[in-house]
Parts: sequence; structure tokens; C-alpha cells
Amino acid sequence: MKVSRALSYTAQVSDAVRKYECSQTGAQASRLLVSVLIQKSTGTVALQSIHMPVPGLQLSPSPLYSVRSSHAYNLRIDTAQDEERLSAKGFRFAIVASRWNDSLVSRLIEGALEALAESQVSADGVEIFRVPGSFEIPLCGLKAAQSGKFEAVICLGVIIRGETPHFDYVAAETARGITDASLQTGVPLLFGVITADNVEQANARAGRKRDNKGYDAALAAVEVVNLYHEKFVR
Ligand code: DLZ
Repeated sequence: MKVSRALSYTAQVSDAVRKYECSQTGAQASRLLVSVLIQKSTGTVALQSIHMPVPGLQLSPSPLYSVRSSHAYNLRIDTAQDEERLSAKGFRFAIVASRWNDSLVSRLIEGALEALAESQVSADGVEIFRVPGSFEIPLCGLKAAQSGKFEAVICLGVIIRGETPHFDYVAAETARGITDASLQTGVPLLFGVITADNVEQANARAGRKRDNKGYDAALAAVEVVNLYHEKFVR
């Protein structure tokens, strides 16, 4: 796969399923390792690593792609907010979060609240709904979206692979249900659900700021709410 194709392909998948890792930073990189979480036709996600020799590849910052810091090891598609922090003042957000793996999900909630606060969303502009497991997120998300009370619904959960195929069903249905609810209502439902092979992987995605899927999903919510308000509201 060509780098440009990989980049444009991954640009199309949701924010929750994209990650780039670069072996070198700076204006030029000789090798690029792209780790792409690909949405399969089943709706499940899987990690694919592609090692590519890319002589003289230019990693010059562009509106979509930029190296996050001079020493950054991780190269990811930054949101518009890395360039300029958007305000979501006056907008209302629902957070639908599962109780399974609560110690991790709680950190996703904290991350989402932090991103919303940084985007000038007031405390009473956020309502949190807890559901038993990720499988229950789509229906609660749908009801929140249908209520007309929120500009966006941020869905948070942690699904960790076990020894049975249960993971695949829960992960696939959660992703599909969230997408369906969004398309059905026209309200953005953000996918801040970690799907991980083990606790270590999940833990790494429940860290601070952009290493926190909740933070990431909330930033994406702020971005799309601004976009839709600016472009599609009369
Ligand atoms: C049953 C189950 C299992 C095995 N694993 C997870 C998980 O890793 N993450 C999660 O959010 N939920 C899990 N669940 C619970 C299901 O999402 C759901 O709550 C139950 O199947 C009841 O519908």
C-alpha cells in the first residue's frame, strides 16, 4: 500500500481507529511504520502493521497531518484543534459510558470532561449516563440523541478480548449501533470505545490528554459540533 493511500484511507476511518507511528521525526523519514486499525466488513476492528521503506518521504506539516512535537515518536492525524483550540461554549453534550472495566472507563470520562472544559463547555452543559456494558451504549446513545437535548453524544467504553468470541460480538455491535444511531438521528455520536486485546493495551489508551480515548472523542465532538453548526445551521 502506498503511503498516500494509507494516509487517505486511514483519514476516512473514525478517530478512534487510527494511529501512526514513525520511526524518525523531522522533515524527512526514511522508514515509516503505519499501524492501522482497519474496520473490517464485519464491523470489527483489527490492528495491522505495515512496515514500509519510504526513501525521502516528506513529513511536512499540512492541515491534516503533522508531527506532534519535535521528538514525537507517534505520528497521528491531528485534529483541527491541535492548530487552534475550538470553543464549544453554549453547546450541550451527553456522555454515555459503560460500567464494565470501570477503572478504565472512569479515566475516559475524566479525559472527556477535561477536553470539554478546555473547550469552554460549562459543567451544566454535560450530562453523564452510565450503562451496564458497551453493548448497551448504542440504545442509550440513541435515546440521548433523540431527546434533542444534546448537540453530540460521546460514547465511552472499554472492551477487552477474552478467551471466547464474545469480544467480537460486543465490539462489532457496539460500533455498528453507535454508527446507526448517529445516522438515524443526524446527531453526532462519537466513538470513544477502546477495543483492546489486553489490559495493557487498554491502559495505554486511557492515559492523559491525547493518549486518552475519552479526551480524543470529546475533542472530535467539539470539532464536528462546530463544523455542523457553522456549515449546516441556518
Ligand atoms: C459480557 C461482557 C464481556 C464478556 N466483556 C465486556 C467488555 O470487555 N466490555 C464491556 O463494556 N462489556 C462487556 N460485557 C458486557 C456486555 O457489554 C453487556 O453489558 C452484556 O452482554 C449484557 O447485555
